[in-house]
Amino acid sequence: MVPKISTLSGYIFEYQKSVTNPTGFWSNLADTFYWRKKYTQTLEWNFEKPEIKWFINGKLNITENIFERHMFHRAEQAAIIWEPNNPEEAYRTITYKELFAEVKRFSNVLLSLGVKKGDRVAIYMPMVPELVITMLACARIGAIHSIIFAGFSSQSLGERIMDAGAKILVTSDGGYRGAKTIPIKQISDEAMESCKCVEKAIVLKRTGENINMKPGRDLWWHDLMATANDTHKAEEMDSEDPLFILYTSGSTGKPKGLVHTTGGYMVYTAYTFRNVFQYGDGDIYFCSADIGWITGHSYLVYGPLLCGATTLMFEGIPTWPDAGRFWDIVDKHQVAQFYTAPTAIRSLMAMGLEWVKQKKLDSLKVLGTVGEPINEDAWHWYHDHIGKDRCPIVDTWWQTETGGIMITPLAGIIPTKPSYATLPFMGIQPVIVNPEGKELMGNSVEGNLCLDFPWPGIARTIWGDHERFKQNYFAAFPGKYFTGDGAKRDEDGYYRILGRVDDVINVSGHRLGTAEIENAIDEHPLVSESAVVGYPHPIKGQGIYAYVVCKQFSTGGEEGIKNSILMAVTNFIGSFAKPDKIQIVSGLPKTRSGKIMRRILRKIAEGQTTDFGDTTTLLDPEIVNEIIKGAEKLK
Ligand code: 7RM
Repeated sequence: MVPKISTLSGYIFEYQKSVTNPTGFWSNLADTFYWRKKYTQTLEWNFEKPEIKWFINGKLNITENIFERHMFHRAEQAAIIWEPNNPEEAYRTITYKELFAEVKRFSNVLLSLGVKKGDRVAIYMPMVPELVITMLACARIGAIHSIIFAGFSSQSLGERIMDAGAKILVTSDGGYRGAKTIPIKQISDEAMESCKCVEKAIVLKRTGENINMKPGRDLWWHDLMATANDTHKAEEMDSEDPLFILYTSGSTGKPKGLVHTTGGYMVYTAYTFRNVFQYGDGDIYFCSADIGWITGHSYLVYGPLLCGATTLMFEGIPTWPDAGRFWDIVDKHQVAQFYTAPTAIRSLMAMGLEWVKQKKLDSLKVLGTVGEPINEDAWHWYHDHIGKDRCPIVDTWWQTETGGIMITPLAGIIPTKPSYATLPFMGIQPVIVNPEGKELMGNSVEGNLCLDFPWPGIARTIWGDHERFKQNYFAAFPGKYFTGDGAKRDEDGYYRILGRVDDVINVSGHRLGTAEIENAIDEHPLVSESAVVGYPHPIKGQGIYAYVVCKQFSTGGEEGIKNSILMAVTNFIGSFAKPDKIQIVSGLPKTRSGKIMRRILRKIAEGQTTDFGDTTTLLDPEIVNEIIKGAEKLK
């Protein structure tokens, strides 16, 4: 079992070791896993190139560390408890042995379709166990999975499939989300029309609705699995072979396909999972994230299963059939650790205490949050009403790029402070730098959050574009990984994450690039240009504010155009990216060199009407007054 630290002095001791002798520290941990062939060198790195390699020449398969390694002790233990969207439908418990058999069968299915090591398999599925089976089967045969969150539109799905060059798409007929049914196969069909690379689509039956099955391309999951056999020897992978690609938004351009590799990701997700949540044998652990995001990859699937945990997977949404659903699940399955996003906490908090009052919640030991800064109100509500004042809250800061949790309390060990992610995890060396790149030493400082030294879970590249990887993360402050976040280190040395300092926004825990939304809006034939900024939103964390310049008004006037803009965004990205506010303006505040002064637009979106700082470079200062007036009407 992956070692667990259990005291504050233990943390201090291990942390010291992890930064004074990182290679010794991580190789000791790596040795608790099963390697076909032991690595010959622990780490090789260069943040200038950048090049990062962990556990060099090690040979392994991550699924052997999930299944074969646990078969002796845990064969009959639940690996997954699956709670369906509809509480009246039966839940499923899948043991390690059963999950293993399914993964081996699906591995054979993929092999029979000609999938080879290194091939990409795109996955667009609802939150059902077959999604986990698919990803682990990919890992078992050495195919690289690329999971696309099932809330993305066909356009976004198609772009991601093409960028990865996936030759198989695994999808489902439909999916349930609260009272809604999502036409997943129909969206997949639209996406596949533009993707020549997809040879076969495997379709799971979930909703049983009528769908088109294209002869020669589309195959039913159940037909393929009916004849598949459940013996399969895992492919031997190199530590640095890619495990998966996951797309995430940046401040510019198309979403980036971050590449995570096998050995380092395995060691890092398992070790962080066990220690941050203080997971112990017999605990039921529930992470509410969708597997389409990194939190689902690392802390619903890989971290927990590598630790031999029981991970609870929920198909539905927190507010259906009512706002007590999470707490019903906690009571029904006796959840010990619960991990969710601040936006979910805020939305449930807004629905009132009546949804919490009748629930016991006495199985809970640890609460976690991730995805965005948690405000003090939400922290206290979570702490008092869900944790009943007895469960530590772990506010975990990390990113798609980091693979795993970076700055965090260890539950019950590191004293917490509301809205603080507290202290770095083992092996993590955060630094705060000013805009000129000078490192700010000591406590009580604030600036750009960077990382000075590699950790095993860091992404290795952007799929097909290493130069972009370098420019995005390693160019702003040479020799350091730049997170894109601002942070403060307070008088106790505790870290508080202040949010993004670039044009990435965080809406209901979904990470979006403002440029992506602008591109979608600009596709509208009547729009000449647009600027999107985030603004504080009581539930979503950040709301989306779009300033739009139109060529002319069509029939339907302003309302008509706003509605069709919302539709355009839904079609291009997905409905979760729809602007909360659209302001039609006659122009945008620009500098003489043509750059949009986003700083001003952000302040206006926040409700500010004066004090815009230095505006001397503005081409047309009058436009600012016009926008302020228009903004007041929108309130
Ligand atoms: C895990 C995840 C990453 C961005 C990151 C931050 C923000 C994440 C916290 C947080 C404050 C936190 N990956 N973020 N966790 N901000 N406190 N505990 O969310 O790639 O989707 O987003 O999310 O801005 O850079 S992500």
